[in-house]
Amino acid sequence: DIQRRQEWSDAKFGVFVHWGISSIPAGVWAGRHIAGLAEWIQFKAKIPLSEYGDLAKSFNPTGFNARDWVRMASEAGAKYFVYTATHHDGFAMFHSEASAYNVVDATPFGRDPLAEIAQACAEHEIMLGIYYSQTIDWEDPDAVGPQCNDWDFDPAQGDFHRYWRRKAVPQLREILSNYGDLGLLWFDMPSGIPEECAHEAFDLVRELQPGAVINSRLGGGADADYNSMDDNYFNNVLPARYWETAATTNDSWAYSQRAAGWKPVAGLCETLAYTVSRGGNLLLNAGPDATGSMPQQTLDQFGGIGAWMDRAAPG
Ligand code: FUL
Repeated sequence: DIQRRQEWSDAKFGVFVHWGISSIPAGVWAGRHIAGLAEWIQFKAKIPLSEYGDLAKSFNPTGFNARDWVRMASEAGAKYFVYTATHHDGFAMFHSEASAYNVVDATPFGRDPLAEIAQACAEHEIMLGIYYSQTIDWEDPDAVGPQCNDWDFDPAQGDFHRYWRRKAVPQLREILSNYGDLGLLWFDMPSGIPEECAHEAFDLVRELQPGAVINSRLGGGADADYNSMDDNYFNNVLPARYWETAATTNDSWAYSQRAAGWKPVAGLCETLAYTVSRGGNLLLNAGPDATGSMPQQTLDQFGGIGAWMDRAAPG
């Protein structure tokens, strides 16, 4: 569908949000800084699922306001917004009937952030995209494959198809059915998914959200509407069009207490211009903290991009 893809391509600039219960430890476990991406802490520190899952009991981001997040994106000039519905930890950041391990049923917060984000996006005419980790799920003993949870479970006992039927497909159906019109599905981690599962996910998106594009990280030989380049990919070797670079604004995706390498506004503007002028889209990340607030550095970055856009095209 040429129109679907063109609309996404014309959007050019999106805001990516990585948020979950990993935003509570935020890169620090038992007083120790765990090097690497903050959303990978459970894997990197081999945190037992019982302990990691307990984080949900203290997840209460009373400062969360979907309108603030979407306004930040809109004022920066972004036209789409991608939210981590379920990241690799398998904790659903939306209300899932398929798994009680979700933000509504397992936390004192009890609200569905995705519903609120969908509403705010509709108000701002921002295209909504959903990130779903379809192969890695550290909560599920059956989600076996590369980088699976082998510290709580024995991968030899796992059966990917069981995970797929019990959790992934039902959750995909929920995401695709309960939040209105979606602009895109952002699958992540293409390796390890059986071919028939990837095709099923692709067909499910087409069936339930015919207007949504699908990125190229589904794997399993499935088709894609556009090319997801590697994380932070900036290189002259590029397709002519229909590609996207997802980029961090510091050295993590999810919020980290120890975040370093915050990127200066001028560099981000240059990156955006570079990407768009070469026919691509830029999906620039923000990692809100466990209270639901955007770090000040993030607000300054996106505010700075918006100011630059206004100078380039006043009004
Ligand atoms: C990667 C993931 O493993 C990271 O945690 C992050 O979500 C990034 C956008 O994609 O491959």
